[in-house]
Amino acid sequence: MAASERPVAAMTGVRPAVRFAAVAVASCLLHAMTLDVAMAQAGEVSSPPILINAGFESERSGPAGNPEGWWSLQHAGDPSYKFEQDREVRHSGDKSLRISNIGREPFGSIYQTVPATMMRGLTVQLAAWLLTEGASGNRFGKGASLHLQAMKAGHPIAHNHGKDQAATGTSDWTRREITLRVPADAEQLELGVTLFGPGKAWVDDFVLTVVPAGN
Ligand SMILES: [Ca+2]
Repeated sequence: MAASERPVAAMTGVRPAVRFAAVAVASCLLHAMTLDVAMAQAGEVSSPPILINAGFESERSGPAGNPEGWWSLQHAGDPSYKFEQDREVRHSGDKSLRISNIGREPFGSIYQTVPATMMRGLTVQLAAWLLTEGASGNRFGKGASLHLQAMKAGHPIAHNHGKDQAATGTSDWTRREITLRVPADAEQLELGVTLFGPGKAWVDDFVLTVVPAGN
């Protein structure tokens, strides 16, 4: 699937002192990443990047009017999916994210992108809780499902679209999980949930973890 909007990291216009601090932080991060990979190779659990607003509790607005930390896209054409925080239906906390189909385009996704460097060569697991209402699916996919894909130069090089873990029809809160082995040249991981066709889907409490070696 092609994203219509993507976050762009920029360091232009940063004052020298801030730039120095950023370089120091980057150096620490690089050291931490090296440690993480070494730990993973030794069979210990590594720490993947922490997701932003994984439970959709933030009151701050994110890119293009989405919740903080999240981007959305749809197949094409006229707006066919709405992405909104829901205070009535939620798995934990005060809010979840609701995707509503309002048009004829075949799918709409909400997603977040994180650096993949520290997870190269490792297997990662994405888990979240899903609830659906009238999510009957279409020829592109069943109901609502998690997705996890490794990106290089803006293009997917490996993916798991979670079709065997889809929430379909009208279903209660259920934890869904998918895994992906991250290629050695992956630059970013894109993760989220997609609603295919009619109905509504709610998602809450995303968690990204590294699967311990040997599992
Ligand atoms: Ca929540």
